[in-house]
Amino acid sequence: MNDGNDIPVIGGKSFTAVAINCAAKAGEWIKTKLGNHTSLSIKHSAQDLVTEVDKGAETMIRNLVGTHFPHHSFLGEEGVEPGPEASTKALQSVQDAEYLWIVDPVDGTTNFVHGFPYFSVSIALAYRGEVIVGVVYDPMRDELFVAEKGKGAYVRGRRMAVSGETTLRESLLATGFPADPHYAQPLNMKQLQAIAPQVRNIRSAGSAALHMAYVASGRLSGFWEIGLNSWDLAAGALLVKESGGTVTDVQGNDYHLGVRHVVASNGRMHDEFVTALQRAEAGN
Ligand code: 2AM
Ligand code: CA
Repeated sequence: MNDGNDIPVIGGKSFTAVAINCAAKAGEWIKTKLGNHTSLSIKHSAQDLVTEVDKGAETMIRNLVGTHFPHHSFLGEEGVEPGPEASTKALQSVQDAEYLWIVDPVDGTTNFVHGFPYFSVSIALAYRGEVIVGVVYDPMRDELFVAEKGKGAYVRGRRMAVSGETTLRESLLATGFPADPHYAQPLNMKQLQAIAPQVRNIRSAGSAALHMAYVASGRLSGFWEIGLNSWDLAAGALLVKESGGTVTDVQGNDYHLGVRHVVASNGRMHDEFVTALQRAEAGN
C-alpha cells in the first residue's frame, strides 16, 4: 500500500496497525521508566510538567510514523510551546493537512511523575480534519483501546459500548482539575459544585484520554474538562463516538479538533449534562 501520495512505502502497514504499534511500543518503554525518570522540567506553570520520557516517547512515535508515512503531518504535545495560544496556533498550522497524526506521548504526566499509575499514550490520525483512527494505551493495565471511523471501537479485542444510564442522577462522571487559575480552574470548581449533588459520584484520575476511553467502554457515564488540547482528546473522541456515545463542547456543539472544553457521555443523558454545566457557568 502507499500513503496516498503515490510513493510506495516499504513495509506497508495499515494506519491502525501503525497507531497500535506506536502506542504499544511507547507505552511499554514509558512503563519501564516509571519511578526512574531523571529530568523534570516545568513548562507553563508548576502544574505543567515534562520529563525526558515525554520527549523520548514522542520522538519514538514520530520516527515510527515517519518511517511508514513520510508525507503525513505530525502534531505532538512536546513539539509545541506551552500554553493555549501556542497550541491553538500549532493546530491551525496543520489542521488542513491531508493526513495528520495527533499525539500525546504521555497523557497524565503529573501522575507519571508522582508514580500514580494512571496515564496513557494517545495517538489519533485525522484525514482532512476528521479523526479516522484513535488509539489510547494504558501500559499499567496493558489495555489498548482502538477505534476506526465507521468500524467500531475495541478493547482487549472486544467491541466497546457506552453505559446505559439515562439520567445524571444515576451517572458516574469524571472531570479534570485544570491548572489555569484565571479561567479554567474557577469555572471547573463552579461546575463541580453544581454537578456533584446531581450525580451518583465524580472521579478525577488525571488522564483525559483515559477518561474518554472509560466513557467509551462504559466504565464512566460521562466526562467533562475545561482547557484541553487536541492531543488530549482526538483519539478519545473517536473511541467514544464509535462506542455509541456523544462528544461535544460545553455549548453542545459537535466535537472537532479545535474543541478545548469537552463534554463526552454515553449520549443518553448528554443534553441534561450539558444543560447542568451551562447552568453552573451562568450561576443558576
Ligand atoms: P498531560 O498530562 O498530557 O499534560 C488532566 O486533567 C488532563 O489535563 C491531562 O489530560 C493532562 O494532559 C492535561 N493537562 C495537564 N496540565 C495541563 C495544562 N497546563 N494545560 C492543559 N492541559 C493540561
Ligand atoms: Ca502529555
